Amino acid sequence: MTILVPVFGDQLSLNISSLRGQDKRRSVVLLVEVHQEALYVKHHKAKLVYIFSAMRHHAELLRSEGWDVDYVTLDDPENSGSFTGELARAIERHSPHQICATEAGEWRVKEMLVSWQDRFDVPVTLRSDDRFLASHSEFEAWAKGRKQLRMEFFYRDMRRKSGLLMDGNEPVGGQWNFDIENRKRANRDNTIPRPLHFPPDKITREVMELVETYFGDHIGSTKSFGFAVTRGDALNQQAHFLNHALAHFGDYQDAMLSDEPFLWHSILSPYINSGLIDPIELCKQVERCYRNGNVPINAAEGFIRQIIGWREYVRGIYWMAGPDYVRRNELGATRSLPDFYWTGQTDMHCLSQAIGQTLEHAYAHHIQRLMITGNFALLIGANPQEVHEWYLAVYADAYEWVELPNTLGMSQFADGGMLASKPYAASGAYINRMSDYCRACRYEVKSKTGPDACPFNALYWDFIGRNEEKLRSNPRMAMPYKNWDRMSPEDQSALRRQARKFVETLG
Ligand code: FAD
Ligand code: DLZ
Ligand code: SF4
Repeated sequence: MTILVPVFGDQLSLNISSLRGQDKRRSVVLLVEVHQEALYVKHHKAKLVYIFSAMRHHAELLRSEGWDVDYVTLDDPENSGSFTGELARAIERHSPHQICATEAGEWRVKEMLVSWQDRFDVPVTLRSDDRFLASHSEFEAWAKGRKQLRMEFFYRDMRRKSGLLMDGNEPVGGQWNFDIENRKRANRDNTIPRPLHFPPDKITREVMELVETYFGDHIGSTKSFGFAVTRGDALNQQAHFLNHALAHFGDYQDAMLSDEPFLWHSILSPYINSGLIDPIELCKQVERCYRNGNVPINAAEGFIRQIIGWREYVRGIYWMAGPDYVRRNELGATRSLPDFYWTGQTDMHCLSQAIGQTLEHAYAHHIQRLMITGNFALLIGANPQEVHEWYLAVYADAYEWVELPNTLGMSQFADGGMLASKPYAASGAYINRMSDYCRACRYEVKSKTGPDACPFNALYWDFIGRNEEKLRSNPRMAMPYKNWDRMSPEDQSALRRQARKFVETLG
């Protein structure tokens, strides 16, 4: 009598629900590296190295904890290339009387798991993924009957539910949100912490060769690869963040500096999303830092909000919106992303910085994703599905449940405001305020028209003019439309002409 427990690449937690309560002597844990997962988009090479290496190290950890692990490598000549094919082969090998898995993290794989129930002659049990605070039904119950879904109100419920940063029924510090304090501009006089770099060990080096052999044509490089690939090292990065970066996380959360890819961010998302770090445990540590007087409230609250607010909220939206969410395109955007999204070769310095570090590290922080690459794609009217596939491929932390709502909803406004109350569209002035990029750019951020004008300016006004029908009635867009109305028709036409001319150069 054997229970087969498939564990996917984003379930690398010893306390994943599928393993809980299983008898180690009667269970086989199955981990499989499959082409299907490596190719549903052409993932960044560093992302592939991270996931395969973390899976291999996790298998070692499970074995050391007494589990019987069946691990299928990508280059196993018998490897069928898919989860379903590998499950079928594992059933042949182990003749299980039951299969038990934790629910999948995305619609594509969920549908596959549901099909197993009909396909195989072995009962399949699916358990919910309780690494999150809110279950799917809890989120739906919260959303039901609300005219508008807003993260802030959901977040307050999650604070109450988790007890994080609460004094009884009241939020610590007397207010729920300290975001207003979190918009400082960084400068080079600040001491900027660097994330830990973990030199590749033997397993990681083997995986690097494997990835180069099979996926050499994928985007990105592994030259600077320094991600943790074990829970122990991920916890070292967590401690490093808490001790050296968290105190200023809030202040400089929205800041950007040339050649500083990480600033005061945690660089923990790949570990949280694949299971090496427990998000709630991390939030408790952050709260402890605040209560011990080591970090200010705006840092602790700002960080905890990202995890129990945004992260939980986007997951809720993803599952509630259904598998067709990916096809939404409220603004009817159809343009292809320019080639420089794959090379970083552009004379727009902000874009070359954000894309350049993405190619090198499979990482960019939130404001770069939202206000540089995302903003540019939104302004040129890029097809949201194509933008989504780019984000899903290039970041080490990207899984559809978290990437899609952030990209399609928050960044491209393609869901018409289901997730965010207004489009995150901005001209060069915003980028100049929050970064030092413009100083090193060949364009003039203050110019709107002419050969040296910052392209973001005309593109921004073209976006406002082009989408007037859809956006003018949005109360949060009142100010941009007031400014647009103040312009003469000649000035409006000149801006739109400038934008059109620029977009033609993108090919
Ligand atoms: P920090 O800035 O240190 O933040 C701490 C943690 O908060 C993160 O590790 C993450 O777990 C969580 N978090 C912060 N913002 C968000 C958010 N908006 N949604 C969900 N969790 C959040 N995040 C992903 O994990 N995977 C993605 O594929 C992803 N795609 C994105 C695409 C776009 C267009 C945008 C605008 C944002 C995306 N994000 C995604 C959210 C955010 O950019 C990353 O979580 C963050 O940059 C990860 O870096 P960090 O660990 O240093 O985060
Ligand atoms: C992202 C990814 C990749 C590239 N490869 C694998 C893999 O070979 N085996 C695996 O179990 N998981 C992989 N993953 C993560 C899965 O895509 C992720 O676990 C599912 O999308 C969950 O729904
Ligand atoms: Fe980017 Fe414009 Fe600034 Fe250049 S001037 S860095 S294109 S915002």
